[in-house]
Amino acid sequence: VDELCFPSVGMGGAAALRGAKVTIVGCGSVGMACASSILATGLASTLVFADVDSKKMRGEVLDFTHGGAFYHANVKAAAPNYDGSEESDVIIITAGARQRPGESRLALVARNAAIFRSILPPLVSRSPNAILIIVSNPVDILTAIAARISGFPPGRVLGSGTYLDSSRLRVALASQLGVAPKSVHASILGEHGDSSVAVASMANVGGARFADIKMSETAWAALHARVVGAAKDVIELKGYTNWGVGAAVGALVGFILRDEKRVVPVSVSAKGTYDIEEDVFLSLPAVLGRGGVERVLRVPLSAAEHSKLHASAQALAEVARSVEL
Ligand code: 6V0
Repeated sequence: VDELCFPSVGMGGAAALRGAKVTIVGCGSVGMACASSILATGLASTLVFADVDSKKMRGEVLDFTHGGAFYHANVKAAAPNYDGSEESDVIIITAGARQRPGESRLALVARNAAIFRSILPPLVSRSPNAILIIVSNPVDILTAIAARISGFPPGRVLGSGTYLDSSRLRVALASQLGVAPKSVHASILGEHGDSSVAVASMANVGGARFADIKMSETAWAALHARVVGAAKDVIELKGYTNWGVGAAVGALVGFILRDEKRVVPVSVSAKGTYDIEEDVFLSLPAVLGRGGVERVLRVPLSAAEHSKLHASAQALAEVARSVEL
């Protein structure tokens, strides 16, 4: 293990306590955005980076290390066999091939599934009690693959899912209404992708329901379409997306490590909830705490939303069949 870190004696009181250990696999744009937002929470005392591109990984570790006067965490590089990641509390997987302009998330599946089969066994054997957060796309399919390969109980494997999409929706609604995104409560459920479901019946701002504001179905559908196309807009401009998802993942790690019991839409094992029969992972409102996904909440959906959620589950099941999970 490379110890490219300052000794903890120089890092203030927080590092002296046994803080959390978080491993990030994939030192690309997304992994490093996750690292930055996790460091900003101040909750991790050790951050371990892993990547097949060891030169890039070492460069990222060194660069973060230079910010050591401002972070309360040691940043280290894992060995190629993942030594150094032992006893991680949270493992975040962002490794994988990047979505190309015009490429659907689902088209990435075979490439990234193969990567998961190679990286997960050594990771989980070194951190058998970790919570796995999957970010690589297609995130719902890969979260299901990660659950299967790791053998972890379903609550300890989750995908960032539609938490980012929900933020995009809240931001778009907030800007229309002239209020803060944090005051807008709105969720997108289902697949992180084309079949996602923007849940109008639950959406509210400060308790005022959108259903009462009477936003037309067409306006709601247009807003949802903008959210679904949001990643494409960014990819066309800068080639990839990273800061939005990094912020979302940093928040998820905070909810877990602080045992917040925060209810957020993330990709979870869906079979048996919302009358879903398919063995798929997709985003549902989940209670996040130190145990990972501690519960899935059943919120009232309209009949149309319920059937769209089922269509999303079926679309994901079809892809899962094609990659022979
Ligand atoms: P990137 O910048 O190409 O980084 C990927 C990194 O993974 C590279 O540094 C690779 O060297 C590394 N890598 C590849 N194979 C392995 C392996 N076997 N073991 C270890 N490391 C490996 O991609 P970027 O960071 O932009 O995206 C990463 C993943 O996140 C992609 O699958 C994206 O599609 C996905 N995203 C997911 C989002 C979400 O909301 N869930 C949002 C944006 C991107």
